[in-house]
Amino acid sequence: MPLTFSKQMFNIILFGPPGSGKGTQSQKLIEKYGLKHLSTGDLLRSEIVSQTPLGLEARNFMDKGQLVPDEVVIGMISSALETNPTVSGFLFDGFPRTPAQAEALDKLLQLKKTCIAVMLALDVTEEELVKRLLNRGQSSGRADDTNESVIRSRIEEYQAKTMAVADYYNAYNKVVHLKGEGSVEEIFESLCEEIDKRKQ
Ligand code: B4P
Repeated sequence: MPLTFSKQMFNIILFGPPGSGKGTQSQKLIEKYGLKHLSTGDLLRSEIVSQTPLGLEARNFMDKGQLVPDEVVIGMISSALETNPTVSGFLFDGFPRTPAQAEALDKLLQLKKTCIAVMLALDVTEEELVKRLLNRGQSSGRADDTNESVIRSRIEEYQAKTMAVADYYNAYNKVVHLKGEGSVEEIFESLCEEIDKRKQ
């Protein structure tokens, strides 16, 4: 029987295009608010490092800048929710990335008697995204950060498949858009302001 979470859980989605600062800001937010960080990108990269069948399948998509199939990431998130029943809330980073993932997440959270409190969306121009990712590619060793055409494909995937996720949550009045350019600290402060308004 699935475990039920406490009703007081506070769950956030950090949303934005590749390179918008989701991973960077997530590290600071989990530290401040004690949330459990669930990054599908990190989970997939750790499957790749361990050379699991899931990782080998995912790598084919990630190296080309394409999204990994929905059923793979939904399965990963479902097990992560099951294995963390006592946390005070989740910070979803890079998930959901399609409307089908958003619907699946809502159903999983409903089963646990909890929901998404807010989606915080970071807005950054395309040229700044490309610049940041190429810059990270110099040290990250990530194949998807070193080639500009792969980076542009990731941005196209975001525009074609992921942007609709904001419409999905907008219908429930749960989306807040924030400027994702400026210093890491300034952006962190604006995220905290929005969280503090909603968290008791
Ligand atoms: P992710 O791991 O989610 O990575 P990302 O979107 O590329 O990066 P993120 O947005 O977290 O990076 P950050 O801005 O922090 O995805 C990788 C791949 O995994 C996807 O392409 C896809 O194939 C697959 N995948 C993951 N989740 C999936 C899902 N749900 N469904 C299907 N496929 C999925 O950092 C970027 C750089 O910017 C860093 O170098 C950072 O230092 C810098 N930076 C951050 N903030 C800055 C600021 N304010 N100013 C200047 N630089 C800044």
